[in-house]
Amino acid sequence: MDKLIPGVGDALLVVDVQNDFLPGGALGVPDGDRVLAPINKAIAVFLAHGLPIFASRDWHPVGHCSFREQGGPWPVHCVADTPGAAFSSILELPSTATLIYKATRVDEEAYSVFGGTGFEGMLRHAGVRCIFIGGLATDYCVLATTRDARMRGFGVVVLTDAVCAVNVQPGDGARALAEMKQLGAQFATSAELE
Ligand code: VGL
Ligand code: ZN
Repeated sequence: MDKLIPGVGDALLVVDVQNDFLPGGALGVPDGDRVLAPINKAIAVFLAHGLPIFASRDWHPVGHCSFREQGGPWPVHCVADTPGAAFSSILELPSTATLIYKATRVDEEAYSVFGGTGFEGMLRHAGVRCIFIGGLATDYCVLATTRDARMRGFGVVVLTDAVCAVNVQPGDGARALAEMKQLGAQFATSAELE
């Protein structure tokens, strides 16, 4: 297996590893908990190299437009400051990780971590040129974030064992991976990182 050693200009982005997106949660991604060990491995590697780690949270106000009660597609999930919006207790995020809150406005959906969060400025300020991505869900927030990253000229490495799809329609996850590849994202596994 090829080794992949992250270096200067690389950062890790952990997307929405929150209780509501894990099995048993309000919008649980089937098998979503299989991303936890790979993400913890990636966190340990980036930490050991002294490289930046970012972690996003879906952080909706009560009555968010994406909720079914408001005519949106999703059950109520990740309401700010509720247990469902908290990071999984299994996630080993260091206190030095930069937290990003997204989709915080009641009338706007934002799947991408770049959506109205200041994330691009944070990356540029930190000299980041390539983001390694793990988290939930492959076919929504990971895909939307990868599109925005590539559009802005950032490299993307998708950690394939560290992402998992909702698959509202069968095949959505596979189609998302295919699109990300088409956009120039690279694929790797957490096991290759060191
Ligand atoms: C997400 C559905 C609704 C995600 C967020 O983080 O992928 N999916 N809100
Ligand atoms: Zn959401």
